[in-house]
Amino acid sequence: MVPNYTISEKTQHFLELEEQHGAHNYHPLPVVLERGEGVYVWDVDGKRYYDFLSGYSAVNQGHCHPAIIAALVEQAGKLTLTSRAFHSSLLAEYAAYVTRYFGYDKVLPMNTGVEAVETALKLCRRWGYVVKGIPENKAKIIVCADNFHGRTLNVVSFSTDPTARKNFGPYMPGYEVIPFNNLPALEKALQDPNVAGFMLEPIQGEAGVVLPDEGYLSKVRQYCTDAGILMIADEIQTGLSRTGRLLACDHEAIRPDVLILGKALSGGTVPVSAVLADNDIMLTIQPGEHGSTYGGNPLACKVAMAALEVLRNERMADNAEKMGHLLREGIKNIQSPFINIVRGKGLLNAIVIDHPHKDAAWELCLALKENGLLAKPTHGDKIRFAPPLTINAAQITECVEIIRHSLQALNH
Ligand code: IF1
Repeated sequence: MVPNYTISEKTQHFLELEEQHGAHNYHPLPVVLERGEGVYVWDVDGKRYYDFLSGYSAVNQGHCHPAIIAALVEQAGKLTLTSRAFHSSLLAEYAAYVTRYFGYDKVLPMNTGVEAVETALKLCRRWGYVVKGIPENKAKIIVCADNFHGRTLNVVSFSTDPTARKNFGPYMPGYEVIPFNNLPALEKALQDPNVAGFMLEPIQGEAGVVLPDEGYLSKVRQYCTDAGILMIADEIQTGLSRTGRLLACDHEAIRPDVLILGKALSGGTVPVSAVLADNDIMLTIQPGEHGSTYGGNPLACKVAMAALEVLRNERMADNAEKMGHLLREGIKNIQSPFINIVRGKGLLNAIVIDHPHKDAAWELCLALKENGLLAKPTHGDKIRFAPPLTINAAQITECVEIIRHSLQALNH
């Protein structure tokens, strides 16, 4: 039974417009937003909320960060797109900046996260054939069960989520699915000489912020090195200071062969993604063999440099680490009978709801919304809590109080 929260006429107007004219490929919370600043967003009635989703970790730097918006506005009036048919000063500047920032030889710039994932997979197969010498069309890439890497036909081909892949066949071959956080399974899969790479999220976001055992990433790194295959880290959601380090891989000080970034690479302004790798991998793709109209456009390059600069200058990883501990401790101290598990790293967190009602997580999110905090369930009983990395201790305390108060809505 969901309490019937009132919806204003203005909100209803926008809900109906979208319902009638927009595809129904999402089921959003009934809130219509029109402004964002830092950790806050406001709806069309002027009501303020804490944003505990941060655009699925695309708004790590906070909504409309002034330095990022200034860069966007400045470049928007100068030059936004040249295509890659011609060079641009900003792509050269950005390529030097971002490769130095992450410590790789080269960057291949794309736009959305899944485009960068597709790029990494093409790079891995190409490297498998021309460097590792795998027979033509025999390359295999290992992925993890419960993965989320995007929604293209190729990527959903190796999804284990029926909702993401049902009735989208036929599926792309060449992938092997093993359990996440399971080293014996990886060791076994690596016996196949046709394996070119192993792609994983260092922490599984969509699966409900599933953390691997301490040391798993280090072992994965070692196994991939020993087997002579590429370790591909999808840090689209876990990267860019979200988990309390620049990259989630940094918690174990390991360096993937291929690094995939997206989301907060632009601070939630325009789609910007990237694949980073060293020359022996990146140069297996030659002119004309891969690309994108908007990939590496001057506007994206300018914004991405500002977004990365802000992460470092404002020490957002350190704040994510501190505020994440505060948030998890605060939620644990509520001692709610409805919260089974509180887990996360930095400000990538989730709670698992334990309640007889299957819609309890949704009901809680509706109550949170009423009380001024926006979050959304993932896979039924889990709720992700991932505010912008600029949040401070007083705001965390206020949000824990909102969560405590909202949990009373489940007392029925
Ligand atoms: C949706 C999930 C999160 C990602 C990782 C690649 C991509 C994503 C680790 C693709 C994108 C987004 C997609 C968005 C919701 C959100 C999401 F719930 F879908 F799974 F964050 F967990 N790798 N994640 O998390 O990047 O092409 O979207 O830019 O599709 O509903 P994209």
